[in-house]
Amino acid sequence: MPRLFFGLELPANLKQQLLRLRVPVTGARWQSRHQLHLTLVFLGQVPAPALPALLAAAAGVRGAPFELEVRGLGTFGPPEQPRNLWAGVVPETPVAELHHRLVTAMGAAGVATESRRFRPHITLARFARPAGSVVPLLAARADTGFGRWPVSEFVLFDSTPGAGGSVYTVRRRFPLMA
Ligand code: 2AM
Repeated sequence: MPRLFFGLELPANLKQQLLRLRVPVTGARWQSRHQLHLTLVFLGQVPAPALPALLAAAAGVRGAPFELEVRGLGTFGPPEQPRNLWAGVVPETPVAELHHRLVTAMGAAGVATESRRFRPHITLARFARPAGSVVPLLAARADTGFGRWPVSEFVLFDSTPGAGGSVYTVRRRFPLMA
């Protein structure tokens, strides 16, 4: 059964900016250039027979292209001992709308999605225990703008476990159309 999620690919110049943040922090497993992305909807294991309906429903999702800025850093868990260090996007509204449209489309196609609140973020690092503090990094870079991001498509990714963390591969691209 494939493990799937919908997300956005980052342009190379933005990845370049974010990769420059990779300072040594205890426990940090920094995401590689190939792993950086923004998750729209996590699906998890999807039974193969559900795939045609899933793809058709995603192809029916409408929405005009939009532009984001990647800005700011935050953590899940306390910054003194984080679980996840991420970069944010502004504005969040167009991403949240796309998330909602995809959740609705998956519901109509009979594909289960998570119900926890959507918090758009680009994971930069995950942390093993014990985790070191990222307070100095946040203090220095929390308001940094990392660049503009024209979004003209969303992507269905496969997530496959690998030795260096998960490997994300593009299964299908869906252009954004009003
Ligand atoms: P994360 O970066 O915040 O961990 C692939 O696993 C992508 O789906 C990751 O970006 C991950 O977000 C996201 N995701 C959302 N819910 C998930 C879950 N329950 N398990 C694993 N990944 C999840």
